[in-house]
Amino acid sequence: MAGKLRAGDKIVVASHNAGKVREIEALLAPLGIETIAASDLGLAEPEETGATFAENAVIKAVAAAEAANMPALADDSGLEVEALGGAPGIHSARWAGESKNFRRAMARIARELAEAGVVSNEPNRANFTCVLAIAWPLERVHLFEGKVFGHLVWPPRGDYGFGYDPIFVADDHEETFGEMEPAQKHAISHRAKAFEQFVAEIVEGRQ
Ligand code: ITT
Repeated sequence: MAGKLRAGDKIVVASHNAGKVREIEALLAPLGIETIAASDLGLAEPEETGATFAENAVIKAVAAAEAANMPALADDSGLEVEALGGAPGIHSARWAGESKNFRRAMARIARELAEAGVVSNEPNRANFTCVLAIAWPLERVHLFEGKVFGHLVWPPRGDYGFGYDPIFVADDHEETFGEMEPAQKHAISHRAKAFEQFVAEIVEGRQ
């Protein structure tokens, strides 16, 4: 049986990415679940040695739950570009380098598409994927996955959000995620879709 969370409980957000932490806290706040970020607890960032989003999410959730002795919610996510065989995928953060320069990471996507000779009048298909993992100390981990499909634009547009948001347009929309108010992105994002399932299964009183 899955562990449960209820209003008033406190969990660690097992992420060192400020953009993600902000989005996860905004999704959890209406449920009355309190959060503390891994960086505020001084937790080390574990090495993400997994080969899939799910494996990396488990590594991060388990490491934080055991270090903090509290339930921990981790998010492993990324952008998958169809014409690049799913890259950058689980390497999405790494493409931005040590300095976390996402202008450079977005430019690398544009360059690799050009080098791959992907010349088409159709926009490049891509999706964002998010796997959430919730872990309790010394208990099993529960996983939830969400995806949002769309296409890429160049040059980047908008200053909202984080990471690759300025080059991604979700299907049936015209604005990039970087041009959307946070609430609009939260209504349709990969993270929100994974979160809906997390709430349905794990948060008491929401089933
Ligand atoms: P933590 O592991 O500490 O959570 P991280 O940034 O290293 O932080 P990931 O390994 O999961 O996290 O990398 C995910 C990358 O994918 C992230 O750095 C963004 O560049 C990108 N990404 C994920 N969700 C995104 C979103 O909603 N909008 C834009 N980019 C996103």
